Amino acid sequence: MKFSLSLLLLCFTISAAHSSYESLQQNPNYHAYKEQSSEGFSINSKPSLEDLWGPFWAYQGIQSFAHLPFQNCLMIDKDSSNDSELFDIAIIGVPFDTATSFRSGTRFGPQGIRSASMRQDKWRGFNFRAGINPFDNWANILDCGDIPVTPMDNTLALKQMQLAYKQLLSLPGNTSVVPRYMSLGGDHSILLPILQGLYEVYGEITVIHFDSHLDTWAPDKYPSFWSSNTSEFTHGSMLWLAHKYGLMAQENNLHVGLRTRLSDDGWEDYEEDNAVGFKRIVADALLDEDGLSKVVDQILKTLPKDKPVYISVDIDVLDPSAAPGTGTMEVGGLTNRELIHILRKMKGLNIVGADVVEVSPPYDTAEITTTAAAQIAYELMTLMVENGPITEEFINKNKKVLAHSGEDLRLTALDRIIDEERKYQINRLFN
Ligand SMILES: [Mn+2]
Repeated sequence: MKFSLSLLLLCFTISAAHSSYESLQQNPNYHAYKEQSSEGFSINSKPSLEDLWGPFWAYQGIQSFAHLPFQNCLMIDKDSSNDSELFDIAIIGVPFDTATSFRSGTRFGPQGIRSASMRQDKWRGFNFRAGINPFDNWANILDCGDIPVTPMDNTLALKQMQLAYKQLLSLPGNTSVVPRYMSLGGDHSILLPILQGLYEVYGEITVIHFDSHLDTWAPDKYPSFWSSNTSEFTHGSMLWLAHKYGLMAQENNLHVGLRTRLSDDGWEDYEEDNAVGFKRIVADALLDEDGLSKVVDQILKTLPKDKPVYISVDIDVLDPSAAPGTGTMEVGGLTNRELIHILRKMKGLNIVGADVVEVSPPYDTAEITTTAAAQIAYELMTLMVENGPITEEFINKNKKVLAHSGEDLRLTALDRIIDEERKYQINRLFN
């Protein structure tokens, strides 16, 4: 029995090799193994230039994220843009790292993540966990390049980022009313101008924040005699500032993956975090019995189903073994598999934007961190596609939140910072 099966396989191999040789001779357009009777076979068909030079190997070509089409979206004039320029979801890099409290290097994050995304493309982009190919669905997705942020002056950098997001979010979408942005950091401070831009479109945003750290620290939690308003804009204080400027939901924002040491001798940091409107899930919660599903339940119970939600992923939420290339590592973190599992369970939420930040290629090893970040960005864009186009109705429904906010919160966080900075300096110098 064994012998006859081997013989049968041998005969099959010989005949397959023979017929593939014939096909190759007669029509080089087709793969060698295909029979002449294969669908689409024609002896007279001439290859197009696309046939000849369109397909590429993953490591070839000029590297945009996942080989997506590239367009400098900050150069699109919304008043004279044509339909061919419109898009629904876009990668935007924010190479800014001068608001870090420890190791810098995330200015190289966007290019590092793009490079690590080279094995992603539309052709093999089907997400088996989701059952869709995000790159080949309703959404027109592209790579918008980077915001050219200055590394010399954080006040100016914040102004640039804020204006960039305002401009990007004022572009019309292709199918969506407003495009969604998948931001690649950069240090975590970039979240402030992102939330500021989103606020002007949607009103208050609920934030789910995957991070080992709180990032709701008041600026004075970095003790120093020396202080200016600009020095208070950091990658550990941006959520505190976002709350101060009324950009986030008043409650039910959520941290996932916390394990940072806390200030002084107690729970003061958590109390302040409560006041900023956050609930907390620590990394150790995953070790409880049914920890992973309990964490997912808590996330779904906390986040609103009918309001705009923003997902911010600080790569340091992953264990340092899974993400060594970051500025402020904390041991005892999530695996990639856990994080992706949790993100997949967030299908159906109204994700209006997302980021992956704190990716620092100079500290990375063997592209471990950038590859994780590229996969997480892919999962986040999958969620955006699953949620469908953003509609005028959705925006109008949520903008009502603004009516209750009293103060004119459209005044930009940044203009206030600059204004306060100016007054502070004048007082200091001349009074
Ligand atoms: Mn962070």
